Amino acid sequence: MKLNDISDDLLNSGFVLRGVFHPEPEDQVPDLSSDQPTQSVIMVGNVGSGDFWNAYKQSDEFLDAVSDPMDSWTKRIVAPIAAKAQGEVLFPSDGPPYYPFQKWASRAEVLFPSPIGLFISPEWGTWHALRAAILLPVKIEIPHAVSEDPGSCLTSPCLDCKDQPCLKTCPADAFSIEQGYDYLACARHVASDEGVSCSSAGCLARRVCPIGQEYTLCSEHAAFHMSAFIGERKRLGEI
Ligand code: B12
Repeated sequence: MKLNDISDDLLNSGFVLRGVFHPEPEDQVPDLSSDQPTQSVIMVGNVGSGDFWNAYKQSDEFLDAVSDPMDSWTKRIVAPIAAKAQGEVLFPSDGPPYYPFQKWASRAEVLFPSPIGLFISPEWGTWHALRAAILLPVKIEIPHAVSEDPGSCLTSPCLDCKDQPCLKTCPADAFSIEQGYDYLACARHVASDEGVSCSSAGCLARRVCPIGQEYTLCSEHAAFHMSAFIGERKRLGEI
């Protein structure tokens, strides 16, 4: 199975092959269930809303409103693509403990931690998500090794961002370099009447970032994630 075929299968279903890396022990990538060591990891995700949101909206999981619809749809679509490539698949929601998907993604493509904790791409800003990791028992060629790509920006766009609007805009002051992300302050605000902008169009701190503006999630997609975030906090009695 060629990487191009996997990429095409993913694209046809609304997902994007984000990159590939060869794991080192410090990456904490597990072995395959056959005990064979994982030699390559293919990161799968989405960038912005685009094809991903359109494909998801046509899925049975969305239309039938099953529980955890996006995760269930992702599992149904990506697991057979991994199996076809003789691989196995892990998901960001597997856990706790969770696999360090952000760290893995930054091994596979150009991504940096941003001041608000989300990982930022010089191209699509924070408007990307990780949906799965396909583990393979063979070492496949890395399409664009991050360090070898002359076009890639190897420094974080946040280093040139003097104003840091992401740290100043949150109405709930949920982000600070010292304290990290106060997700309960965020959730309380988003669930309140004052938080309608965040709940209906997405996180204000993310939206104010100048990088990757054209990949900002459409309001319907942003509202879907916000509603899932708030729903879970309420279900757990956290807010
Ligand atoms: C647990 C978790 C959360 C928790 C965080 C709890 C906390 N202590 O802060 C909660 C439920 C609050 C959360 C919320 C969100 N999350 Co979250 N989350 C995860 C998850 C499942 C595990 C993180 C983890 O424990 N990693 C393992 C440890 C070892 O690594 P770590 O670096 O210490 O992990 C920390 C950070 O990931 C941080 N974190 C997680 N999510 C977020 C979101 C924000 C805004 C910030 C600042 C930090 C943060 O919390 C972790 C624990 O301290 C990951 C998926 C994954 N497997 O990585 C997604 C993930 C990190 N989340 C993500 C996102 C996008 C969000 C949301 C923005 C989703 C949304 N609604 O659209 C929301 C925030 C709401 C908002 N303002 O918009 C993305 C980040 C993508 C990126 N660009 O970097 C991930 C990778 C999921 C994905 N499918 O892509 N999340």
